[in-house]
Order: sequence, then structure tokens, then C-alpha cells
Amino acid sequence: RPASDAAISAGSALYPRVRETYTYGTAGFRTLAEVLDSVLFRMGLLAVLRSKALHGQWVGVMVTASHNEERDNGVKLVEPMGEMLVPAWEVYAAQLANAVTDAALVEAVAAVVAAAGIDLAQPARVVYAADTRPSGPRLIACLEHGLRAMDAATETRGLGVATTPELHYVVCCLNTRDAPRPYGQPDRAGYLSKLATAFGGLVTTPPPSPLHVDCANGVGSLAMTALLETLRAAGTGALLDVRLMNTATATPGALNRDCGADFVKFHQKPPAGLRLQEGDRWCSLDGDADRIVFYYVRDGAFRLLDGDKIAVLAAVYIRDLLAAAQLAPLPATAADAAATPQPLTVGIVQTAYANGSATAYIRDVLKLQTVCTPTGVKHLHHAAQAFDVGVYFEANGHGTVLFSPRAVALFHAAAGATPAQQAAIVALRALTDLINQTVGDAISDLLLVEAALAHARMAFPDWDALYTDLPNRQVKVRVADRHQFVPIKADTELAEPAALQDQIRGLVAQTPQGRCFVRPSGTEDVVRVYAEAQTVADTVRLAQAVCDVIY
Ligand code: 16G
Ligand code: ZN
Repeated sequence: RPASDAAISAGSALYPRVRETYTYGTAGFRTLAEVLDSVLFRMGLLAVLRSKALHGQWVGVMVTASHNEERDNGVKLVEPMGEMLVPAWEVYAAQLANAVTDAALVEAVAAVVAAAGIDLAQPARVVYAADTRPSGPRLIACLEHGLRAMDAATETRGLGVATTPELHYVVCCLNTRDAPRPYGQPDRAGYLSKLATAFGGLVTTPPPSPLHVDCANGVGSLAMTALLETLRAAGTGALLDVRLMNTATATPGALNRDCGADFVKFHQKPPAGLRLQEGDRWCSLDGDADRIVFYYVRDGAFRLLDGDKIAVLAAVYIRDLLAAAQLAPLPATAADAAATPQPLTVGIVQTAYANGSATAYIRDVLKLQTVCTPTGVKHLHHAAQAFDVGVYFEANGHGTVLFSPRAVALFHAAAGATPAQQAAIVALRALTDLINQTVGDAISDLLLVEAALAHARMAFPDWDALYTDLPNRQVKVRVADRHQFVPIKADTELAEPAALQDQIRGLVAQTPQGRCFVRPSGTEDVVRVYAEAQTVADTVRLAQAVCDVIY
């Protein structure tokens, strides 16, 4: 029996399992922080196994519950290139988390080792971080114990308090250190200087007015403060004019309370207690700084610029730069050098929550391809990888732009015959550095939006006017068992209950420009109803009618 068995058993006894069933959902395990000690210990074990299975590549562990209340926490594992844990290992994660006794946990570990064909003699490397939640340090201690229990020789790096995208960045950097194109220096300073340098290469003049940033009283405020220092030190501080709000990371209970990106998107109103002057520019980050939405007030009305609007802005920006750069097409792959050159493909990936107007605008005006995937970053990220320039955003403000190796190579090889072409090529190169290639990143996206607006000389109302959102509404419904609701067709329909889907279809058919779907949440014990229609009254009626059917 491996030497780790005794350490696992002894460690596990210190962190007794206090719940029936933990599920590894769209964003890992997420629930009340007080019931997570055993889960963190066990995810320490799993992270070591994952790294060993990958022959000692670095894997990441992020301790966060994102936009959830402060009393919640969570944990998710990050793959070597900064991606979400692969699905087969989500199953292993649940098996470890739900092993009932210490002995059962030892057995579950052995089962994973056998199923994944792991050589326990392989080295293990794990990097981890937590957001600002008060439960973070305790949960990190549980995690560290699990890492040691599985293999005392595990090489570890604790980043302390960090944003989720920063952790993803560092994982990718650690694994590409010896690659032809390393992703960056694997620490916070490297992350910030990469962003600051790229931003300085894209923006040359200060913005017309400051951008107010609601930091949700979370880790985003620390990262934004550090970014400002980095920009100042580089002599480019004036290029980013931000006013940081909701920065009370040490105030108990303040995190995400009546503020942050999720609050603003869901309620379609500003964070509580902040006064928005007509025309002021605002944005909100979420609790781990991987989401952002923008907003302003016009004629007394609150106007939201959500993930769909960011996707469109990013696509327009990149499309303009590509047009200006006039890059010579490349063969589809290097191996294919003799084949016909193919222009770069550009596509936008969305979910069912994308506003119908956004999708129509992308298709009919921008004439770009759109893809709809199920909710959850891993699905969008995967679909975006099919394009040379894959823009993906959830309406809730999580997203990024992925550039294929072919696109990056082309930007770096191209010279440009005219100053305009050269400038566009330099800007495209800078964008591949500015935009986090591992996961949606609120801070990177903030800089992207500022750069895109500066490039197009657009103010918020110009951006907003690209297309007009259809009125939309989201409702949470508590049901006896949300697992009875089985989504299909990228969450746009239910396979079960079939009768409910029939009724939704009937109600939608009676509603001008109506669209509606119901799906079980992956993060809360509810089902979500989304409705949109031509008018607010129709939207409200449609949402209500569907809720009535569910009850
Ligand atoms: C998680 C997902 C997010 C998704 C949200 C939906 C990741 C990293 N995060 O936060 O992408 O929008 O869940 O929540 O995948 P829901 O299933 O409760 O509607
Ligand atoms: Zn988040």
C-alpha cells in the first residue's frame, strides 16, 4: 500500500465530512464555507493526483465563491494551460468529496489512481490562491494539509489572496516557462506588468472622463490598486483614469453585498448606496474579479452594457484592426504549408442568455459567425478555440477573446507596408497580451473596453447605440428537485418535463419577439427562468406565466 494511505486517513480524521452530497458544478464545489473543510483537504489530494497524472505539470486550485454571499466559499481546480478541470476529473472530485469514511476516502483515492493510470512516483506541482473571504485562510490550511498528505514532496506555491484570473494566468505561466513563447512571469508582478505594458501600447491619450469601478468589496480592489501602481511606475498612469469604489475588503459581510457585477446584472440597477450622475461611466467587478459589466445613466434611466455588449465591442475593435492590418492569409496549419492560404476566422460564442438583439446584430450587421453553447465558462472557452479569433462572453460579463497559435504567429511575423498597417499589427500583438488567454478576467476586460472605446473614439452612449437590447427578465424559482429539469439544445429547451416545455413553446408563440427558457442552476438550488420580448410588459407577462406553470 502506498505510504500516503496512513497520512490520508490521519488527515481526513481531522476534517470530518459533514454533509450528504457535494457536487462539482459549473464552478467547482460551492456552498457554505463552514462545511467545506473536508472538501478542501480532499481537493488537496486530488490536485496532487491531477498533477502526477500530467507528469508533474503545475495545476491550480482556486478558493472562491465568486459573486456568492460572503459566508459561502468554494474550490475549483485549474488545468495546466489555465483551463477548467476536465470533465472526467470532475467525477473523481465528487467521488473523493463524497467518500463517507476515512477508510472510504483511502479507497476512493486508490480507485482514482487505478482509473486514471497514475504513476504515484511522478512529481506533483500545485499553485493555489484564495479570494478575500474570511474563511479563505482556514480553507487554504485544509488544502495544504491535503497536498502534503498525498505527497509530502509536492512542490507548492501559495499566491495568498489573488483574483481567479490571476491564478489561471500563473498556472499557464508556470507550465510555459520553457516553451518557445512563455505566457509570462509567473507571479502578480508579471501579471500586472504584462497588462500594463500591453495597455500602454494600445492607448496613447487619457480617457475623456473617469471610469468608476465598483470592486464589490473584493479582491478586485486590491488588484486594481496594484495595477494603478504598476501603470504609474511605468509612467503611463494617466492613461487609466479610474475611481475605485466598494473597496472595503476588510469589512465583515461587505463582500458582494448589494453590489458587484452579478447584483447589477440581475437587478438591472446600480450598487446600493452609490450615486450615479448622469453621464458618469461605471463598471462593476464580481467577488473574484473574473466578471465585469458596465453601465451609466441617461435621461434618468439606468443603462446596462453587459457581456453581450462587451463581446460586440471587442469584435468590432478586432475586426477593424484586422482590416487595417491587411494580413496576408496563412495556410490553415503549419503542416499544411502547401495548402491554399486561409484568412483568419472570427467567431463569437454566446449562451442562451445572450440578448436576441445582440445575436441578430452580430449575424446581420457584423456578419460574423455566432455559436451558442450551454452555460458555463468551460463550454464557451472550448467553442471559442475553434476560431482564430474566438470572442466569448456570457451576458453576465464573464468572457475573453482567444487567439489561435496561427493568429499569434501571423501577428508576430507580419511587418506591414504602410504606417497604418504597422500600427494595426502592433496593436493586434498588444491585444494578445492584454486579453487574458486563460479565462475571463474583469481587469483585463476593463482595459480592453477602455482601449476599444479609445480606438473608436466612442463614449458609452455610442457603444450602447450599436444595438438596443430587447427587454429581458430573469426569475429564480425554488423547486422540490431541480435535477428533474433536463436542459438540451445549449440550455434553450428542456427535454424534461416535456409538458412544461410544450407550455413554454405555446406561451412564446403568443409573444411578439418572445423567447424563453428554463434551466436548472449549476450554482444554486433553484431553476432559472429567462424571458425576453419586444416590450417590458410582454417580458414580465411571459416570465410570470412560465413561473406559474412551474409551480
Ligand atoms: C458559474 C459559471 C458561470 C455561469 C454561472 C451560471 C464558471 C467558471 N462559472 O458561475 O460561467 O454563468 O455559473 O450560474 O464556469 P447558474 O448555473 O447558477 O445559472
Ligand atoms: Zn466570479
